[in-house]
Amino acid sequence: GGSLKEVLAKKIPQEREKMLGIKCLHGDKKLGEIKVSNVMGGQRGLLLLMCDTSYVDPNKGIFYRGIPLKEVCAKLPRTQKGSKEGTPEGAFYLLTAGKMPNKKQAKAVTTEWQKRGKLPDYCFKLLDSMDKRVHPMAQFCAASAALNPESKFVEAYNKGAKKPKYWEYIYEDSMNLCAFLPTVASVIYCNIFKGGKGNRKLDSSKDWSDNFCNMMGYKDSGFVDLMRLYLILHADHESGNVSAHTTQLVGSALSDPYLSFSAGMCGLAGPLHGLANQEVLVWLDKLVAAIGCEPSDEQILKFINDTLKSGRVVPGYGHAVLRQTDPRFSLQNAFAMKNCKNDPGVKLVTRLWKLIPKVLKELGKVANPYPNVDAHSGVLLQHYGMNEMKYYTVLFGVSRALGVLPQLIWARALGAPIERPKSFTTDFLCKFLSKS
Ligand code: FCX
Repeated sequence: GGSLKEVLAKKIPQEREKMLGIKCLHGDKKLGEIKVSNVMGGQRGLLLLMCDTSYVDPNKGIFYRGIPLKEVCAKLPRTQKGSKEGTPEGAFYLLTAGKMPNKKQAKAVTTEWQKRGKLPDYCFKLLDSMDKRVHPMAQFCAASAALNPESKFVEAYNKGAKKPKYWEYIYEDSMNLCAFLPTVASVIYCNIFKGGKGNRKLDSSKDWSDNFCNMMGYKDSGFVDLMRLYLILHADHESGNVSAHTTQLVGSALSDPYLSFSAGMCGLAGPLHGLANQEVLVWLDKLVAAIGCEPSDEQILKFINDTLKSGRVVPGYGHAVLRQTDPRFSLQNAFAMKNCKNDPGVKLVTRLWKLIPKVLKELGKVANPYPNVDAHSGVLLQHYGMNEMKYYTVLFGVSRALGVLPQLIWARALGAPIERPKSFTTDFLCKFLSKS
């Protein structure tokens, strides 16, 4: 029992003690060696970060708090009448508390976020003053940072709060930020794509996802369930990816959660990260324009080979860590098979799943020839009428808050210090190498 905050208050001292013990007893043990190629290769392959909210196993896929993502989706409590999906609020509870919520606990997060969600006027004003050419992600980052006058952490810090108490304020800020996000994101959507028209009020009978969809102008319960699933799936992916690591890094300077999250979102906005979901749709549109939506296998294979011959990658395929079909792809495909299996986009994506890996395997250099999360999300959103590809990364961003903010709460709870890796000059490296 107990509220999420009470559960944390009980668990944190135990975890602190465990960490302290490990540090004292094993602080000098080695976890590996650092090669020049690791340093020059984007720190790949180095065990440098600790993260308990989630874990990515190359072959077994993604685990939230030790539970495979598929099982997470199956087991999250169904709190909303008529809904076949769990809620992202439940996933936030799981990632934060470290255990699966029961129905009451998941529902309590929903109620908290309804209560905390009234967006300050200055934030509406900021968003309404934005030029439509400012990319939805840039607007999202600006609004998240601009909410920093709301920070309970800043207030407490300025009053001299003690370090062991920091997490409590980070928790409050994280809860409030999550509560604000559907309004922030839907105002961006309506301002850019719907001429500023849209409902801006949270409805206390609706959960987080339903309010988000409703404020963007989507009433279809199928779309709301897709959104629940989407927001659960994109939430957390260890702590080494750009959005999670940036949030951590900035938070380690004790910048408040609004600033830290905003920084993370600036990273999500890059084409090698969150923006990839946009690229897939552009590629699929080109495929359909070239060979129609029901092409033969031969036509598809030729189109894939032409993409590769032109020096481009097949978007939505491959992964830096995973070595199998991304479970987030499979879960979206399972949703599609249940709800819209005759949609032309869905049919095409499902057929490509059978064809593309064969071609990529034949190249002999692709470490993972299977689809990733981005290969599927776009066609599902389009099925329900959301065609604005430029906006897709904002949905990813709203979801990512549910992973990076629990990571931030725990970093402060465990007293993680400011991050400060040491750098060295090329001269130093050359001298070092000439001696070794
Ligand atoms: N199509 C064609 N070639 C591919 C490929 C693909 N989908 N995926 C990898 N390769 C190629 C690489 O380009 C590289 O070729 P090179 O040696 O000639 O430069 C070779 O295979 C080895 O790369 P690999 O080790 O398999 O992959 P990396 O870890 O370097 O990169 C990404 C992983 C995801 C960046 C890569 O697979 C890719 O570019 N995929 C397409 C873009 C994409 O879908 N991005 C989204 C990723 C993800 F889901 C996310 O973070 O959101």
